[in-house]
Amino acid sequence: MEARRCILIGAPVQEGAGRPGCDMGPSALRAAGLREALRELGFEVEDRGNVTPPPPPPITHPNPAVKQLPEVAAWTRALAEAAFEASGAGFPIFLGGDHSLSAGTVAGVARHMAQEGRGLFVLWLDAHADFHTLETTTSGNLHGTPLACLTGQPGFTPFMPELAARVRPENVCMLGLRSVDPAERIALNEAGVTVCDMRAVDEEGLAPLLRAFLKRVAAADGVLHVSLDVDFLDPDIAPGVGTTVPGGATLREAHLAMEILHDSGLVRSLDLVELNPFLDERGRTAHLLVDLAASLMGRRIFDRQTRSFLQ
Ligand code: B3U
Ligand code: MN
Ligand code: MN
Repeated sequence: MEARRCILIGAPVQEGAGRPGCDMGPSALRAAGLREALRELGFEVEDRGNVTPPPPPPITHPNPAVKQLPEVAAWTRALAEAAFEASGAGFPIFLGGDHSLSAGTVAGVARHMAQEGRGLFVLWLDAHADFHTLETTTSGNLHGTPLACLTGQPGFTPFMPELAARVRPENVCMLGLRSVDPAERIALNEAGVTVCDMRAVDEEGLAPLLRAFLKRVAAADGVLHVSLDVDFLDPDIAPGVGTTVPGGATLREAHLAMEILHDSGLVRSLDLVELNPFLDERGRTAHLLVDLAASLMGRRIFDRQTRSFLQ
């Protein structure tokens, strides 16, 4: 890939969330200056616009709670293709859209990395586990399922598109977790995913937890996809999301995570998901996401020229 090229891909998905508004996420991230921030860091930025999904396939699932499965399946198919193409051409940043989109983006990136012979690792920055299957979800909101889907948990086929390359559960680290449903707890106990809940962050600190995971990625000669759900952040600093959970990451923890990730040199792709501009306060959350993406891509937190930390 061309190391200094960022590819922006809009994924205005809202069918996986419980309330509308995430479809405006890509526009808000663009309006908040994502392209400009990346250019300032010296990247060439190619904005491929928004993905359009194919017509939804005529599928229904026996679990009556499941909502908008055909729409999410169609998005997954289109986004996996877009992600596969983009990962060969630069550093893709996927502008969500609700978190169901990651079933597609991560699958597409994993397919490309498998061709390169690199194992894909995933850092899931989220208050939630998103580890429901189509059978276990009770809300029926499919943004609660992508991590189970992309790690090949049972029951997604034949409903969701076949995965060209799944991510091994052992290659996944969840960070920021503080809301997990009973069925997800059972599945996670079996799955082998690394779980860093908020207690671990409080007791041990975010930096050592993240560094331990990055060490494993490097030791395996792997590469990393970062999936950043807005609700990873504390609602006080990031109100623009439909599923706020108190006690989230602080501004300082979030920037520190991005800086450590940048310094590792292992990150190859990023999802920015669950931004709901309808719930945001004058673009505050969108701007924060742009700043965090910039930190991940190399902007320094204490750089007085860009004053990224003083807003
Ligand atoms: N686990 C709950 C809540 C949830 C998951 N992801 C989000 N919310 N964003 C569910 O609905 O599956
Ligand atoms: Mn999520
Ligand atoms: Mn979440």
